[in-house]
Formats: sequence, structure tokens, C-alpha cells
Amino acid sequence: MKLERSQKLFEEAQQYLPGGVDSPVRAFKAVGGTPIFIVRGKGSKIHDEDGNEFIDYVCSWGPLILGHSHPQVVKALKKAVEQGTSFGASTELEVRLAKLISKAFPSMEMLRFVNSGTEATMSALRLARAFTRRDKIIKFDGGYHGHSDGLLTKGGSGLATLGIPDSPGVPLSYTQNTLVAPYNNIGDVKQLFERYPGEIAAVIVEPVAANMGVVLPEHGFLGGLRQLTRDSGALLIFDEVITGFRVAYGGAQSLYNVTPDLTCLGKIIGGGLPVGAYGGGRKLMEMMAPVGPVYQAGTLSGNPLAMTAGIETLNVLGQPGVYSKLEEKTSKLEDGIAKVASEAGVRLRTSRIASLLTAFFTGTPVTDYDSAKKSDTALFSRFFTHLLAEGVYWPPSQFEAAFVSLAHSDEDIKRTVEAIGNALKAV
Ligand code: HOZ
Repeated sequence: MKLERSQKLFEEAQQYLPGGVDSPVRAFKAVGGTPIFIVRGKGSKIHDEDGNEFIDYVCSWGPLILGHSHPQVVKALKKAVEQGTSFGASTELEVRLAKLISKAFPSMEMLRFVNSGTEATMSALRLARAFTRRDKIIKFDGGYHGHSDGLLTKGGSGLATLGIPDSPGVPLSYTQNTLVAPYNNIGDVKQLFERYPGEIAAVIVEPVAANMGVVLPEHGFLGGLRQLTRDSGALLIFDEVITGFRVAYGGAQSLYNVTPDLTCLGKIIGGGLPVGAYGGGRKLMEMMAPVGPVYQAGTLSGNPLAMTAGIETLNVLGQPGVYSKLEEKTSKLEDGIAKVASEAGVRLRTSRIASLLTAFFTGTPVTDYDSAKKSDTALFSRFFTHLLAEGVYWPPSQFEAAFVSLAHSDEDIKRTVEAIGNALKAV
């Protein structure tokens, strides 16, 4: 595969952008080789600067659940762009998207739009601390909630990819109120509540962990968190930035039937444009300025282009049969991976919910970050490189999720399984 243009651009990019990228996982550091520079995407495919075509399983890390450049989204965006790109003032679009979200997530009676998942989780925690008048929070080892200071400890995603446990530049005082427990371990969470009675403001959790690879909550884990938080006057925050509108229209909370106090969303609700949101019950949300005293603001929040892409995306997702189609496609992919892995004699375990999937290169069950880390990352790197050469763009880290979109055809899945089979034989 020719990668001359990407190579040249990557060299040039490194002169101006640290590591040549604007987000670390894009740099292929965990897998080696040259990051591809993308020119365009259509449906399930992306095309790079050298004219290579790839079946895309990154899908912009989730938002492109309809695939790239979905005609309905593009048409609406073209119209919206002509009306103006940003006003720093309210539009009807914000009300329309908020209504759609609130209907899908009844726990979000009110919400506030922001520009990223990072902003959503950071703001939700501020609100939780203000509401409870407590400072400490609990997060989970390998959970990733964006890069705000207080959450940059024992994180997944790029931190896991690069093996960075805690980032320098974060004062100790910012993280000393962040308590960390292993995912799926309700006993340890209970112990933290016992150790710090009346001090914990909130538990923040990805209801399905998706930044240490996909790790499903074990039976009783989410319900246990709900019970512990309720009993101790703390809030439960679901970070559904990845799972929201992905694992089901109503997110993981609808699938697992556990209602959080606050929900953070991102990705899909902007249809590929920068967006995030946090929301919860009216009483809680009315603590936000200008109604209440908790401050949070943003010039581009509720941006008309992001709102437009979000509305169109949710309108398509709200049609009957969409989630069963996604389920069907992804289960075919998962079954295919299991089959070719066994044929190739490679120890590999898939972990999947709906159209979110990770293939862990390990023979032991993955239930938390420690078990995810048992994966053979060197083997994963070789797998990734072979797969790329076969025309499949898989997430460039063992600790990320692969995303299947509605645009992935049966032929794409078939070709992908063949390519994975070839890659597994080669490694
Ligand atoms: N795990 C991240 C998405 N939640 C990867 C994207 C990024 O950090 O650039």
C-alpha cells in the first residue's frame, strides 16, 4: 500500500502540531506506522491522500452511526450553512434537538448543550458538587471522561494507549478528590463510601466501558451503583458520550434499566459535528446559571450546524428497525471474527454490545481495566498493520472500540472478516 502523501504530510504536520496530530490516539503510536491522512468519507468508506480506500470502523470514534456524509445530514447542513454558521444567540434548533433528546432519555428533563464530551462531564461534575455540597467523586480505573484536570487519573483511551497513568500538569490538589475503583467491582465502591461518609458528591461511570476497549457491566453493577449513591446522598452520573443513541436509542440506561441523576452525551447528538450535552432532572438542572448559581457557558454551545446534524441523525435513528439492522451487521462481524480467529489459532475474545465491539487479544475474560491490559498489544499492533494493508481501518489501539454504522453493507462485513482472517494468519 502506498502511503507517500500521508508520510509527507505527517512529517510536515510534526513541525506544527505536537506529534503531528490534534488528538494523541490518531498518531498510531501504539501500532506504529504512518497515520493516514483522510481526504473524504462516504458511507462506510474513507479515502486517504494516496488514493487508498478503507472500510472504516472508527467512524469518527462513534458519531457517524449513519456512515460518512449521509445524504439527509449533508442536505440539511448545506441549507443551514447558508443561514449562518454561529450567532452566539439562541435558535429554534436547540429547542428541537433538546426535545428529541429529552424524549429519548426521560431522565434528562432538561439539558445544556456544550461542545464536547469533555465539557459535558466536567460541567456535570461541577453541578453534582454544587448540588451535594461535597467535593469527592468516584471514577473507575480505565474509565475515560475526557481530559479535564480532575478526571485525568487512571484513564483509558489515549492514556491507556500511550501507557500514561496520570498527566503531568495536573496539580495534585485537582485529583486528590478523585477516588478510583476497579470497574465492575461494587465491593470496592461500597468501601469508598464507607471510608468517606458524607463526602462523595458523585459516581461517574461509562455504563458500558468503551475506553479500555468495550467492557460490559456485570449483572448488578449499575444497579449497585444506583443503590449506593442513593443511600448516601450522592449523584450517579452516566457518561453516555459513546453509548448514548449507540447501544440503543435511549442509551445504556434504557437497556440496563438504571436511571442516573445526570447523563453526559456527545458524539451522535452532533452527527459528526462538535457537540456535547449534560442533563438531568429539572430541580438539578435549574441550579445552572442563569436560573441558579452554578456557572458554565460557551459561545459555540448549541451551534446551529451541530444542532442541525444532530437533529437529522436522530431523525434517521428514530425510524423503526434501525437498531436491529445495526445489531445484525455487528453480530455477523463478531461471529466472523470468532470463526477466523479459531481457524488461525489466535487467542482472541470479542466483547460487544449492539454496534460497539472490541477484539481483545487475550485468552482470559475481560471484566475491568486490569484484565483488558492482559491483552497482547504487540500482537494487536501487527494485526492492525496487516488489516490496514488489507483496506480496513480498525481503531489504532487495543483499548478502543470499533464502531459499525448503518452504511456498512453485508459485502463490507464479508470483506472485513476475510481481511481479519488474513491478518490473523499473518500475525
Ligand atoms: N476514546 C476516544 C473517544 N472517546 C478517542 C478519540 C480521541 O481521543 O481522539
